[in-house]
Amino acid sequence: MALLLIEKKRQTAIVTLNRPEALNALNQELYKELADAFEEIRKDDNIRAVILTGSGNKAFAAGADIAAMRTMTAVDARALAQVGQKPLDLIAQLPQPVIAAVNGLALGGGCELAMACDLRIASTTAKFGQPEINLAVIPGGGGTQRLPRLVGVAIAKELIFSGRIISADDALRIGLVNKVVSLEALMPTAEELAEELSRKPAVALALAKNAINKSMEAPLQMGLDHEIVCFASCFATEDQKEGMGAFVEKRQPQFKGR
Ligand code: CO8
Repeated sequence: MALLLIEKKRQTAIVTLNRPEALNALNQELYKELADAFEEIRKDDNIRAVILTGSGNKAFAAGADIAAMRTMTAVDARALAQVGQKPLDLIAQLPQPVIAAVNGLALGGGCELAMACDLRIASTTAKFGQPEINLAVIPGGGGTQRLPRLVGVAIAKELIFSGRIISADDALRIGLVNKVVSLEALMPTAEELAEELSRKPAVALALAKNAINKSMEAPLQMGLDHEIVCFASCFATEDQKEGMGAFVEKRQPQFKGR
């Protein structure tokens, strides 16, 4: 059975983690398949938005595969983290927006994967946490870096030190997710948002993502300088002429993604 399912609906790619018997636990093979999938999506101009979700109605992903990690040496674990971080970095740097549709448990590596996405919509049944401490390890897929950037250092420390698992509503309250909907409404809501984003001018959207990402890693002045470059780059696109032309001419713009 394929570990990853990829479906295309109009201009949205829907990528589904498909190991429901192990609650979509992420092993090296799955991390590699994810990296391959996002390399392909990156090159496909016809894909304007991506939804990442888990198969079954229990888990988005219950973490990295504990059975596979059990006998690993420090050298093996380093290799796993390097392989595992690759698709997460690809997602974070992808020009297209990526929406995590969190359909159940998002624990450890699963929470890290959701956090690498741009936006997170959770079902009311979703649960989030970084329970690695209870296995006597720490997050290795970006959890110690992306969680504090999303929710602040104090709450990230509370979650990572305690390993506590929180509800979708609590995840919404701390800013870990954008929205909570019923499980039935999850995919329709994610698809509607993906469609909305697909209609936006793709270059400007990619530049906005890139500039916002920079705000998380650069000093303010460097980020502001980067914003100037990104802002100016928009003016090299046909869509900018169309967007501003349409406004002035009081009509709807027809964006082409270039
Ligand atoms: N790894 C491997 N198998 C898993 C995992 C996992 N993380 N989670 C669940 N499974 C398996 C179970 O072993 C079980 O398999 P089987 O039926 O063969 O016994 C099956 O999925 C169903 O699970 P349960 O029977 O346990 O289901 P419950 O509903 O009773 O419990 C829980 C659900 C509470 C989620 C429970 O399964 C659990 O605690 N899972 C582990 C959660 C966890 O600790 N996750 C963090 C793992 S560590 C991690 O993610 C480090 C990230 C490092 C990333 C590095 C690369 C970037």
